[in-house]
Amino acid sequence: RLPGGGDAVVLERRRQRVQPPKMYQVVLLNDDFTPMEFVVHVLQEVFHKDRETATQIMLKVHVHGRGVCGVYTRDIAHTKVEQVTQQARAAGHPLQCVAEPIE
Ligand code: NFA
Repeated sequence: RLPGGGDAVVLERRRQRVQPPKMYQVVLLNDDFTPMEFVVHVLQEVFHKDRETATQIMLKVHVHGRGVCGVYTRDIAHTKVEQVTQQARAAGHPLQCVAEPIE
């Protein structure tokens, strides 16, 4: 407001503070039944990994029990979990995939 009682409009510009979105890691879990080749295929198709990187991630999951496939915003992460689960069930495999918030 301006002094003098006028009706002038004062627009205040506040500095915008844009928060980074909460991120989620999509994790594949090992099992004894899903074929290695199927896991590599899913990593290429859903997570856009090249064949070499997909193979490394698959082997990490196979040896260590779990492995991170990628880090995404919430909706993208959950969509990827659905895509992996859908493809695995359609092929009759028990492959498990979960999204976990990070930080
Ligand atoms: N452990 C599975 C096998 O020996 C391969 C696998 C890797 C499954 C990564 C799930 C995730 N066929």
